[in-house]
Amino acid sequence: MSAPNQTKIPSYDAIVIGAGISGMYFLYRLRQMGMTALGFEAGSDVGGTWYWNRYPGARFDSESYSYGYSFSEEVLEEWEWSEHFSAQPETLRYLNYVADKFDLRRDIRFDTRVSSAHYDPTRAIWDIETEAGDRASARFLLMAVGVLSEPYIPEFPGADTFRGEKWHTSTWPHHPVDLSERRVGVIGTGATAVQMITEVAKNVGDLTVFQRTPNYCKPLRNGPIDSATQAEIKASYAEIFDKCRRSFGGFIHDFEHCSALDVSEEERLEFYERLWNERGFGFWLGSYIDILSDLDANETVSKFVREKIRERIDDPEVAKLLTPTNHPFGTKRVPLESGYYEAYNRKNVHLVDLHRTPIECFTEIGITTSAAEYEFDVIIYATGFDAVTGALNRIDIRGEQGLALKDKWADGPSTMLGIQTVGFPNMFITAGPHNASSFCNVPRCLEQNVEWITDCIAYMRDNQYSRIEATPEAEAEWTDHVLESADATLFPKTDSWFMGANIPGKKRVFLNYVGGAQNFRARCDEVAAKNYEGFSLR
Ligand code: NA7
Repeated sequence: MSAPNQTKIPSYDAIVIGAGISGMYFLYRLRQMGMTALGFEAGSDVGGTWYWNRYPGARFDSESYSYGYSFSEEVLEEWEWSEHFSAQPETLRYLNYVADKFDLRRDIRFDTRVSSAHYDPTRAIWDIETEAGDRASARFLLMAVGVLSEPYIPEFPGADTFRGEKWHTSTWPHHPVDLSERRVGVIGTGATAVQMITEVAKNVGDLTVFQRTPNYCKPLRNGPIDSATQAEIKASYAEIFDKCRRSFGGFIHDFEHCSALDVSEEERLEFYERLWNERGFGFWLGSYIDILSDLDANETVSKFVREKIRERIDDPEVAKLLTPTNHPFGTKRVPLESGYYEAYNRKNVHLVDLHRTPIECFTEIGITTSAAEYEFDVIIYATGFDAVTGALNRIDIRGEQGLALKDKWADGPSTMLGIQTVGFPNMFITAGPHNASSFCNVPRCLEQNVEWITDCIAYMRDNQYSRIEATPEAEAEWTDHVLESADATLFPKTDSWFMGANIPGKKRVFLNYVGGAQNFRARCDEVAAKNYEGFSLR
């Protein structure tokens, strides 16, 4: 960054990067506090994840009524979710409605990507610069860039030579796409691909899915919300949010206090069958307490799901390919589906096993594997994201003494509560590493993050502090706790974006926090109650 021209650079109390769920709420809270704030957003409008991910079938897997903001009684009263698990267009409409209601857009610069954020220790101020060369500065830098917002596209030889169209699921075209007479190739079978393939298969010329690892998918069991249920939901928001606050993952589901191995097989199967038939994530996050920490307990549920999968696929060879055997159930994000397996029973849907026949290259006309050449009109990358740290690392963030965040975290992140990191005073992160929000019913944890951070800023203002930074001791302690919590589970055994293992060259280390969202909240509250213990305030 070249020498800033102080006279022309607009200055704010806070700069918020990202206008998704947490960025919007930051702007609302800061305005309520009488502080000046400016938001920067790479997209052309609000919504974050829900602005970008427009692929067919995109929807959240949280119960709709547990997903929206809880801070406004009026919003809760006025908004009506039409389905138990709302699809992307409705969620984006919801976020637009919130932005309109609180007139948030006037404080956001859209179509603007922040390229650098440098801390100036002499002024105790963050200076940011956009890709277009615009600058702004602020006392506080609030990173609301999202957990899954940096798309990952693997480098296949010859990718640029392909003459058809190709895109990543998160940059699905904004105009309607007609695939009904087109030959489509999809790479990837994660949660995104599972939703997308199910929808695309219904109206496609021919679809070929390139799979590396099959997933344990569970039926979503979506449905419309009728008016009686709508009324019930509105009358019980306080209880719903309270339940989410007390649960492990911020959902209405929570684990049983009993081991899968302490009950008879008959009782266990009955329990699994019941959870299987319920809506949502209960089967994953409302099951026996040890299914994600004990391999034997886990095998009881992994086996159950494998059998459920096999039952639904006509061709035994295809069924075998779609049945996971190389990792325990639930150690990757469980995709919820609405007819995924049946998609492979269609004559025009084909599955290619990349373990047996890897992709060698793209050609002008399609994809060549070690066994065959496939011709496509469209290739869709459902290859995921450089999760948790990718969107932060994309920005040249430099703290005191020019320390680059990317360098500091090259061997894995270290943080205090996932909210701050030593060397980067007055920078707060939501949905970053070691934060409960990156393994959560995301908005529930994001609201908690934003409230904690803005309360901290208010505390600083009231007590005339201008600088806050985590202490090295507190950071070391929290980072150890995060990694120990992960080591007590089966998650580190599986390669996934939770481990950074989906990105070639990325340090393989646990990125999320699985000590429980309820415990994370309690720790944050305790730190605040002790006047921000673990942080140094000046
Ligand atoms: P995921 O869950 O990271 O899935 C990405 C998929 O792409 C997965 O099947 C990968 O296979 C596959 N992949 C990645 N790289 C390659 C290469 N080089 N060749 C072939 N296949 C590849 O991302 P999603 O977008 O589905 O989901 C991300 C989150 O969004 C999800 O957890 C929800 O929270 C919402 P692999 O499994 O690595 O073998």
